[in-house]
Amino acid sequence: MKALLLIDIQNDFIPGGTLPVPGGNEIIEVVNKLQSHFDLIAATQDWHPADHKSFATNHPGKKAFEEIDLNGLAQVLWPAHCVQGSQGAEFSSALNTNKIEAIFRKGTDREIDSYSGFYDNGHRKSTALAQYLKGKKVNDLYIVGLAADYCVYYTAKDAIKEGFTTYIIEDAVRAINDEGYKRAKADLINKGGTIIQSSEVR
Ligand code: VGL
Ligand code: ZN
Repeated sequence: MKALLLIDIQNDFIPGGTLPVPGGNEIIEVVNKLQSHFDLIAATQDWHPADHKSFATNHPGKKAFEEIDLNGLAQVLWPAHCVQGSQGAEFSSALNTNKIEAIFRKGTDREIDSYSGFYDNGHRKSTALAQYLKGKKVNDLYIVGLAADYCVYYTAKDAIKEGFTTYIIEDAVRAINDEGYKRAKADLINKGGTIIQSSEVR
């Protein structure tokens, strides 16, 4: 069984949002078209409380994109984004959500960030996504969404570790930083992941 996993296709990550990923809007048409090739589609949603400690605004004197130590982990400070219940946290209205069977929310604990759809950044708590996919007999996992160098990358890394045959669909992801994405891609290939184009999905 193969599944398509949509990572954080939310308004705040799309141009016009508070943490826009360049070209983020361009993936949506590709993702909508891809969905017909899959029997199972799941999604993640970045879902922070307003006082989340990954937000620069919650650290007086600090600026967005500075790095701090947060409870023992390196943490990039982000502009406030994907606040629970806000318009910015909603899926893009251009995204077809009808076939999404389950949504896994992450980043709800103010003390720790959560890039991967599987675990928080300290690998302390799971979202139960792995158990869900395994329960559905998924072995091949195709990952799309935003941002390629953060949540897509960390999700793919955990997917490989969890034993899924893992594909990143390159024309259905966009990165915050292209250099970071290059490094992420090399690391994923090195770990056994596969980078493909949407035209290769049958
Ligand atoms: C993300 C930064 C902060 C992402 C989420 O979805 O890639 N990036 N929160
Ligand atoms: Zn976030």
